[in-house]
Amino acid sequence: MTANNVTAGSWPRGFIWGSATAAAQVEGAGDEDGKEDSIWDAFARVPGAIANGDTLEQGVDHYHRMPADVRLMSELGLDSYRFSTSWARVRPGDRATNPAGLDFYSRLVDELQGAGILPWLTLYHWDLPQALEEKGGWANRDTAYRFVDYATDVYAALGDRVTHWTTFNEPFCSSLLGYASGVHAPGRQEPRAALAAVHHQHLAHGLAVAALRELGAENLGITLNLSTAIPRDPSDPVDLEAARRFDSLQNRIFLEPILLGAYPADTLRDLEPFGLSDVIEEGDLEIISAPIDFLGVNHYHDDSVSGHPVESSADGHSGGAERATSSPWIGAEDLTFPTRGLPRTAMGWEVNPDGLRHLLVRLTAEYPTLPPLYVTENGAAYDDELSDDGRVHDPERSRYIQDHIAAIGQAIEAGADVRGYFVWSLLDNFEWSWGYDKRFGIIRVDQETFERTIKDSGLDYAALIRSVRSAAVSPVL
Ligand code: PNW
Repeated sequence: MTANNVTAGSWPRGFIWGSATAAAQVEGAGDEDGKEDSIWDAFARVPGAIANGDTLEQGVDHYHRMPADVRLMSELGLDSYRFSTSWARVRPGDRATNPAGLDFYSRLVDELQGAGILPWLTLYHWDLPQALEEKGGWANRDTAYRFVDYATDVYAALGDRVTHWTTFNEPFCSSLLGYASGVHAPGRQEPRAALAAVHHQHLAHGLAVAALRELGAENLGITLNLSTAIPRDPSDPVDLEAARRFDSLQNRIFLEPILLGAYPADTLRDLEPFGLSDVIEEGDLEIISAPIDFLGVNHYHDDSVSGHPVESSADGHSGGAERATSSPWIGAEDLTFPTRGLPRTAMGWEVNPDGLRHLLVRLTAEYPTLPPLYVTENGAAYDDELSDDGRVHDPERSRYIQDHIAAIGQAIEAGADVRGYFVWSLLDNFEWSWGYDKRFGIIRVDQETFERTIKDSGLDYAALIRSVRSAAVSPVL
């Protein structure tokens, strides 16, 4: 890929180029140094929950290879590394703080600082301590207060060196996929519990923002996985209604409490039978809408939706499990995802970079209180292999990344305040219910030896960063 294709000359100076992982997906060391089970450790033991019976026990051994992994980040020329801390490592069983667990992250942050790489920390990337799930998990309001204890522990240890703090990664997945569809841990299929989880994660976010702000944190935000609903036939009222319901549960139920301090009226009305209003207490929405400094946007694909049965589906939410799962679309279980005939990745997700431009521009237009945006995840799984020349030739992934970066450039030109981009993922890793089967890395990991090889897409991303950086101009924003 050449940076010329991504309008190198007009790229804003100071734009952050990064890559991302998450604790449960890469670390391994499942029971070392005092770590106890998270809901994902427990879920991986449920027969049929994870493709091929894969577990997180060894992950991709990042816990033991962390300094070498940071050297690879330097080789790529990353400005920033987005990672998450594991609650079950920092406060095993959610009891007392575990200094050995925190020490791992402290060493990671030191390594990053030594390499001039900005640490971008996410507090919750889906790995609730199993001990808290046993007390009701996110369906229990008390979990929100426990989250604040954990967040302040992490801040006390790392707040002197970590400047960017994300409370939650993709609450859609950890509430609706975890508690309604059951495709993610804890694997529950209880719509009421799922909506309680949505609200309690919001509350935890707002409480943590206030607590960390009080302690002096300056860059606080949240990451949402947002996706535009494209009605299959925009003149068909059934498809339009399907698109509205999708947008309500995928996007607006998260965006609006946080940015506007209220759940959307249509969402509240749709979800009345499932008890969303019952879990909202007085004062909650003021807490939830505490001002944030950035919004992280994870985007992989749009969703073409319909209210009619379809033959061929591009559903991005069903996972790789053999075990029966339900729908995350509470009250709209008949939603379908017709394919549009676009190229697809190994996840079956349709590739349409212009959807990212459209999303960033739409957010900018629709939310006057929108803080600066960072694309905190974007990337693609392909079935790449190590070739005889010792390299991994993955031109589709290079193209995917380049085309999405170009789309961000167009969104910036159209007025969106986007300040960074993080490729998902730095390393091939544990892709949740798909296990190690789906590989998103710009660095290949051999699943037996854990050996790392920078893929061609990683080399191309590094080249892009270098040339854009040398040509960058000050933004005209
Ligand atoms: C994100 N969907 O998850 C996560 O933040 C990562 O941990 C994950 O590895 C990555 O994307 C790739 O999947 C998603 O159903 C999970 O559309 C599900 C969906 C999207 C993103």
